[in-house]
Amino acid sequence: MNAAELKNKFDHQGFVVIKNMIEEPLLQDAIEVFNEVERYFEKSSYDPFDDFLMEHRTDQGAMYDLYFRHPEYQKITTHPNLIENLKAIMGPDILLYESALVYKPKGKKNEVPWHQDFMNRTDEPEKFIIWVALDDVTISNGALKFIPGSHKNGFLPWHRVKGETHHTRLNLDGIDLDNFEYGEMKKGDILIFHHLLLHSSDRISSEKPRRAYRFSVQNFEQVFSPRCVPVVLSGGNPSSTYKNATKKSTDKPKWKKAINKIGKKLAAYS
Ligand SMILES: O=C(O)CCC(=O)C(=O)O
Ligand SMILES: [Fe+2]
Repeated sequence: MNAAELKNKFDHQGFVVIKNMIEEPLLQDAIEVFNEVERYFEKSSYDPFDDFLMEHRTDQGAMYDLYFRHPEYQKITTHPNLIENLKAIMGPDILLYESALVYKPKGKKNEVPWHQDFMNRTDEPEKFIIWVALDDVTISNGALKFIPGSHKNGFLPWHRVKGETHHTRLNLDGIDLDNFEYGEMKKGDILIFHHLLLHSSDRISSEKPRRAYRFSVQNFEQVFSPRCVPVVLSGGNPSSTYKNATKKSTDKPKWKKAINKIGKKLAAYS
C-alpha cells in the first residue's frame, strides 16, 4: 500500500492494520521490561517517578508512561517505518501525547466498555493511537473490537460512573454497535486508529497473555502533553510549524512571560 492508499483507507475506516512492523528482538525486550515491572511492583509500591508520571495500575491492566521510563519502549515509539506510516496518515509533524501498556489481568473484570479515546477532551486536537501487539492477539485472548467508520460521527455524549475502572462511559442509546469487527493481530503488527473510532474489548479468562503497547500522538495544533513535556517524534521545523502551534492552558500568565523575557534580555546584556 502506498502512502496515499494508506491515508485513504485510514480516513475511510478510522483505522489501518500494518503487518509485521516491529522486529522480534524489540518485542522481546519490551516483554522483558513488562515482566520486570510486574515483578517489581508485586513486592514494592515505591516508584521514584511518581512526581512526574502516572502510577501503574497492574490491577487494571495498565502500565503508564513507558516512553519516559524505558528506552526499550522509546525504540518502538520512534521505529522509522512506523513513523513513515504515521506521517502518511497525519502529516510530518508529530508530537507524543501519552504512552501505556494495556493488558488483560487474569481473574479480573477486565472487559473494556465501548468508548472513544479521550472522549471528554473535546477542546483538544485529534489524536492518532498506535496499538502495537506484543503478543498474538485473538478473539479468545482479548482482541479489540471496533466499528469501522464510526470516527466520522465526531465526539459522542458520555457520562461518569463513580468507582468503576472505566468511569467515563459513552451514552449508548441509539448507537448501532452491531457492525463491529475484531482486530486479530500477530505480534509485531500495529494498528493505527483515530481516537474517535468506537472500540471496546470483551472480558477474557484466557491463560494466554494479550499485551499491547499503545501510544498516542497529535500534530502541532496544540503543543501540549498531559505528562512531562511534549516530545517531538517527527518534524517540528519552526518556520513551518510554530506559527500554527497554539498552547494549552498550562500556559504561564502573560505577565510572567513578560518578566521572563525581560530577565532573559538583561542576562544577555550582562
Ligand atoms: O485493553 C483493551 O482491551 C482496550 C484498550 C483500549 O481501549 C485502548 O488501547 O485504547
Ligand atoms: Fe481505548
